[in-house]
Order: sequence, then structure tokens, then C-alpha cells
Amino acid sequence: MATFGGRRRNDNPALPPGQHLTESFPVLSAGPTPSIDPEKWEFFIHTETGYTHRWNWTQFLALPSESITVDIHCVTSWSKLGTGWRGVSMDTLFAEVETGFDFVMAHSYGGYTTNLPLEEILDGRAWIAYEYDGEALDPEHGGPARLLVPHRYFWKSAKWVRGLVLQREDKPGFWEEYGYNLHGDPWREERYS
Ligand SMILES: Nc1nc2c(c(=O)[nH]1)N[C@H]1C(S)=C(S)[C@@H](COP(=O)(O)O)O[C@H]1N2
Ligand SMILES: [Mo]
Repeated sequence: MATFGGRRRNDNPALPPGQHLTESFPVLSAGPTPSIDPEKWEFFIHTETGYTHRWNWTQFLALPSESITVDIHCVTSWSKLGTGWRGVSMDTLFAEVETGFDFVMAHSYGGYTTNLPLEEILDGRAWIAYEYDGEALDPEHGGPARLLVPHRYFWKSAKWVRGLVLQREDKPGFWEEYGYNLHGDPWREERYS
């Protein structure tokens, strides 16, 4: 492959360096798929004020949702272009949230975690998605609902997301503890730390 500035190039301008296209939708999970009863499901945002914002499944589905078409990029080097989702924007969820902290840790049912800067999940750049390709999100892809942060490597898109905890400082989540990059920008090829 041709190199440019030390980075691997590919011919498709939609593909970040070192990525290749896939038509399939691989499943990558560090553990078993948790079974989640929508009756007991909740999404929360916990801030330093001690206040926890909570939505149950009915309240969550009543929020304004958006149809989202985005490219996704896995650190294992597959990319999938033009994936279609439905979800609730983080801007909607954060509308009433007051915080002075700049980072979040996403927590999932099953124990997975991943860290993100708050500003990078606002302004129409991240969602809690609950439909894929017009259907309810498949459990193995994170159903009933997952984080969708398409501008970061896909490990940041926590499946079975349960809530966000605001934190003052950036801390590594599950894969970041194992050496994945804290930030994970595919265009800068921030794969490992
Ligand atoms: N809860 C949870 N979320 C997760 C993971 C996981 O193991 N557990 N894997 C991450 C990784 S490494 C990737 S590439 C994507 C894979 O999503 P997919 O299985 O829908 O392709 O989910 C991310 N979110
Ligand atoms: Mo991944």
C-alpha cells in the first residue's frame, strides 16, 4: 500500500487511514450479551451535584428521536459506510443537565465502560440508538439501546448502555485500560496509547 506522511492510504476518501470496507456487520463483544428486560431498563446521567437524571424505557421512547446515517470505523480495521440508525441525540438528553465537569464515563449493562470528553458527544455528534436499519436494535449489537459515537473508533459506542457518569478528569474505560487510545480518533489513527 502507498504511504503518505507515514500513514497508510486507501483510495476511498470516506475511509480513514488503515481501514478497509466491510459489507457485513461483525459482532465484537468482550463478554456475553446481557439480557435486558425493557421493564427494568433505564438510562441515567449522574453529575457531580449528586443529582441523577433518569429515563425509563417509556420515557426514553417518548423523547424526540432522529434518523441517523453515519460511517462506522472499528479499530480492528473494518469500516462500514452509510449505516442507518434511529436514536435520541445526546443534546436532548443533556438539555436539563448542569455540570462543570468535562468528561464522561459510559457504563453498560454487563460492566463495560468507555471514556469520552463531554464536548465530543454534544452538538449532534452522538446518540443513544435503539433501531438499526429500520428494526429494533439486535441484542448482539447492543439492543435495546447503545451509544453511537461515529466520529470515534467503534469501541467508544458502548453497547447495552446504561448511563453516563460525569467526571472531572479523563480516565480509561475497559479497552482503554488494555492499551486502546484514550481519545480514539480514526482520522488521526489513534488506535493505541
Ligand atoms: N458493552 C459493550 N459495548 C461494546 C463492546 C463490548 O464488548 N461491550 N465492544 C466495543 C467494540 S470493540 C466494538 S468494535 C463495537 C462493536 O459493535 P458491534 O458488535 O455492534 O459491531 O462495540 C463496542 N461496544
Ligand atoms: Mo472494536
